[in-house]
Amino acid sequence: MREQLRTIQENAEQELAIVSSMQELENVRIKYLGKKGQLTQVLRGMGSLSPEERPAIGQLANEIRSYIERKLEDTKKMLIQKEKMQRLQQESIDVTMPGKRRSMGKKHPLSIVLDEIKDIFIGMGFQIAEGPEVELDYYNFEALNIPKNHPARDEQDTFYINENIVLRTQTSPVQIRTMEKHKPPIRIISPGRVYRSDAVDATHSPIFHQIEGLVVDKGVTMGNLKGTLEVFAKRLYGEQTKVRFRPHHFPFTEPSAEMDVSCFVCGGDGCRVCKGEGWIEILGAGMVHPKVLRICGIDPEEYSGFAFGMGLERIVMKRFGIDDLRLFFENDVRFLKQF
Ligand code: 2U9
Repeated sequence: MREQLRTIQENAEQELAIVSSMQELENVRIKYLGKKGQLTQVLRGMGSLSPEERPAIGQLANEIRSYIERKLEDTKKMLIQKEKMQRLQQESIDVTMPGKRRSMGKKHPLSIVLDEIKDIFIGMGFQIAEGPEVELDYYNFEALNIPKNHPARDEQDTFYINENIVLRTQTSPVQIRTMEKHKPPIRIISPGRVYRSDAVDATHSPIFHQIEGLVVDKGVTMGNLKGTLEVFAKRLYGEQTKVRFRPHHFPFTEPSAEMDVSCFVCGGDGCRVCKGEGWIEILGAGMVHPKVLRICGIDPEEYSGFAFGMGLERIVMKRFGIDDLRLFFENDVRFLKQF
């Protein structure tokens, strides 16, 4: 029996020396120490030994069991360590390898100019106001003195969600909402996306951007309007820029005007950009109609105001010599990376 036990110990040792996985290790454990394992079988057979032999063999069997258990434990540790090393090697990265170059995005030309315009007005004490693009008919038209039968309300120009709700055709509703909420003095610009039911071509798009402005306070005059917009034009196009105002009509301002700037390409001599005129139209403006002030809860006897509006796309096209509006919305990188 002694011999048998020694053989078991040797065999177990040899087998443990070559295991290479946890499963193989478990197989060895079962083979020798499991319920039907070789060592267990030997111990079961001890009943046949003489009482004199029994203690010594029992002790030897226990020693061999502990020995195999220790070896199993050591081998397990070794396997875990080996596995860890393998993983470290597989998952290691070479930090000296050249990286993948990420291409940098750039500001859209509309954003470049919009940010300049915002900065100019912020510099003159204006705040930026924003509002919903899906707007009540009331804020988009009614409150702006655009009555039910006005041509600007034509189905062709406006996207109607239902009878009372439209996609805003101008950012003026933002200013109405501001006047309803805040008492003068008010100095805001409201840049944003607006919608008109136009077919797409080189100069028309159903989506475009407007920047409107509004100043309301005691004693605001047409002189304030002209001074403010002249400073704006000079900051945007350079100190040499001249402005001129031509009479116009809008339902929401009275009197109303359009403002031209001297051509920033030829300085007024006439060229391709100003179509030989020497002047470029950039915005509409006027004194806020007393009816509009009153409907927003502002007493026109006490307060007055001026407002203006410009189309961002037109200004950016003139600025960079872009001849097709569609380029702004196609997001072709060959176009965008030029700015
Ligand atoms: C309130 C009162 C008055 C905003 C104004 C214009 C003149 C104007 C056009 C320029 C080209 C629109 O983008 S465009 O198609 N806008 O000419 N807008 S005065 O007047 C207001 C706004 C809000 C409460």
